[in-house]
Amino acid sequence: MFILTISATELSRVPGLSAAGANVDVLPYTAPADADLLCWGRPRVIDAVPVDPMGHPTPAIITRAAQLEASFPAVTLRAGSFLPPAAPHVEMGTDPGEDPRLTCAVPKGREIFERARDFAGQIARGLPRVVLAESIPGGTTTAYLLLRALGYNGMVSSAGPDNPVPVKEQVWRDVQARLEREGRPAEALDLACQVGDPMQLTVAGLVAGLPVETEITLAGGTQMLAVAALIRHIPVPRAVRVATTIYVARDRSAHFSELASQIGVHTWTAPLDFSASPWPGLADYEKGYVKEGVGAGGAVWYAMQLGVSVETIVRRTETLYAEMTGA
Ligand code: AAM
Repeated sequence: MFILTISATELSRVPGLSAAGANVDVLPYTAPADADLLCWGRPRVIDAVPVDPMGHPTPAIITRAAQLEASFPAVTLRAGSFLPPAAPHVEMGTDPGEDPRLTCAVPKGREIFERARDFAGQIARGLPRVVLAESIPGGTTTAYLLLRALGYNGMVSSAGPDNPVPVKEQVWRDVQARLEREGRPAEALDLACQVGDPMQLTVAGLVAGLPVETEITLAGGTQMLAVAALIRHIPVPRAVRVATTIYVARDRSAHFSELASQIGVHTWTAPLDFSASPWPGLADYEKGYVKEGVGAGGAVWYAMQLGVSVETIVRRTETLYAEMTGA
């Protein structure tokens, strides 16, 4: 089963921090539109495919292509996205993450963790594989905050070719100053509540609740490395792999493999290749636009386990993109 957690952080309102939306005003629609697109092939919460500021489409298209080719089941959890998706979903009952420079980011984080843990225990009995994915614009910044708070050094990736590293570092300094003023919690789960986002607490809870026989794949780039670090520090005694795309793995502004070895988590990289794509929106993934999200890399991993080739997924992604844009 593929489980997409959609969420939000107030930090996504900081200008220039997230490219997972055409502009700051439409960014709240990205995560619910991603969930709609995964379900129906097009968003209904808004009449437009989520794009970055340069018009490159959401990686949800790749996830949808992998799902259509491999026919795996998928469910969406809403963990505090600004808006609900139009698509059927499970409501986790939480607010968007607050701005951790100013206050505790997820005051009800422990409750969310426990709800997600109990949910996973209920739905996943007997499942051989579960793939956990995310859509949360601004999520690479909250990943950076969590990694730094847990003691890891290394930069996270981003939704655009120009990673706003100085902004992310400044946000961390401000968050660190607040933690010093107010007192730094000793436990990892409380640290994640202070500095992270509701997606991280939800996915960590899901990992904690999945049956022991289930193979767990965290589908995402440096955001899922932050979740892997969190479960290691809580600790949740489960082995996970982080599956991402080649675009995150080769992002020179970020330190995906260095962070993975510091954390001690296995990784897998989807060998996507849109270089021959006739559609610039997809061909530009090769130049560092968009890169990953909505579990695209993990969806490729899942589909490949079920016998579908990456070339088939690339072709299906191109067909879906052509249909969606009327190209
Ligand atoms: C999710 N939907 C997206 C997208 N993501 N639509 C377009 N582009 C993306 N990259 P940042 O922290 O820079 O905002 O990047 C994280 C976001 O990018 C997440 O929502 C992730 O799923 C992806």
